[in-house]
Amino acid sequence: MDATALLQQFAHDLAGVDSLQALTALRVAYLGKNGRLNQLRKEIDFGRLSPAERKAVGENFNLAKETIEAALAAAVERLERSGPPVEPVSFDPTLPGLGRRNGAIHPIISTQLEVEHVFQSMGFQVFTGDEAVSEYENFDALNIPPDHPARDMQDTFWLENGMVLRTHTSAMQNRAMRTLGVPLRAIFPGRCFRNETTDQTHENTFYQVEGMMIDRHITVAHLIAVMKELLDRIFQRDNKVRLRPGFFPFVEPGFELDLWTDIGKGGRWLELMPCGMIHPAVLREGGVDPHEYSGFAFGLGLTRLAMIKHGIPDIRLFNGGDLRFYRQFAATL
Ligand code: FA5
Repeated sequence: MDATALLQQFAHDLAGVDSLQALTALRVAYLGKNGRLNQLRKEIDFGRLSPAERKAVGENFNLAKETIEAALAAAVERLERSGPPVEPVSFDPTLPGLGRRNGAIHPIISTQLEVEHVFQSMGFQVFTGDEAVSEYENFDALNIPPDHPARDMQDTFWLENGMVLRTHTSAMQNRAMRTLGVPLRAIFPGRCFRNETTDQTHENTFYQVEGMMIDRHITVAHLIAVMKELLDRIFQRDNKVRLRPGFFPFVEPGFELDLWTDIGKGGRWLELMPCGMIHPAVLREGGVDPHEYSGFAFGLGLTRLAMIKHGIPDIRLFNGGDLRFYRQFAATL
């Protein structure tokens, strides 16, 4: 074999190389100490050659070596640039899509938006707060001191830093009075958390909408009128409501507002919304003079309202993750 044949063989071998590792092996095979180039040199009997022949063979030999080195360097660059082999793409991005699959608004949130809309039309603003609040905001500012039995009514998730996951949206009352001042018309929708056993009507995470109206000369009549207006517009009918006495330390007097429904034989009263006139101690904690101002507050169970509105029999469906349930509401967007 001469240098020209060696180069042809090298070109053939190089064409089959597809990794840097194989290239290194090729370099050793051709340029290494016992490589093919050195073997070729050993095979040549320089003693039998004329000086001119010796020069020509030597030049050929050097040219072959330089050619191999240059080809190897170019191959290294090419392999490094191309990186690891690319997996074949399993989808064709130029194909048309599978149809519109936009998300839908969750039925609790769509009910919340409706409630917000009704209240905004009555001059209320929407005030959102935090889900983790201080013990003061959740209890003390609402006239529930540490040893008060009312604390036991709401089994609370305590955080390690002493904060609590708010057990009711009433936790925003103090902040709203201090931030917005009086006269005040505001609602605070949001999630609440209680360490409760889950059943058909109770979840550990649920939504409420709190509302406050504070001004001079606010009475129970305002409370009834605002609540009835809300329910009439949400259910799009003339609703019958009634008030029963109810106890909450942050209202005086306190009520349970019931809604007349067609549920059951002949219909029945459904407990819907605790409410009442804001306790003077709560107004004072919020920096409001109870001799000058009065107001009402309510805590609507938003999750319960969504259940009544849509005829949903089990609260656990809301967070159950069953797409068949959610898809029913996609059309109501
Ligand atoms: C309260 O939370 C008071 N903060 C409401 C209030 C506000 C009274 C302002 C007076 C003035 P209660 O614990 O009853 O009250 O909860 C109010 C509503 O939240 C209930 O009627 C119910 O609809 C809803 N609710 C309470 N606990 C749960 C639960 N575990 N799962 C789902 N909904 C709940």
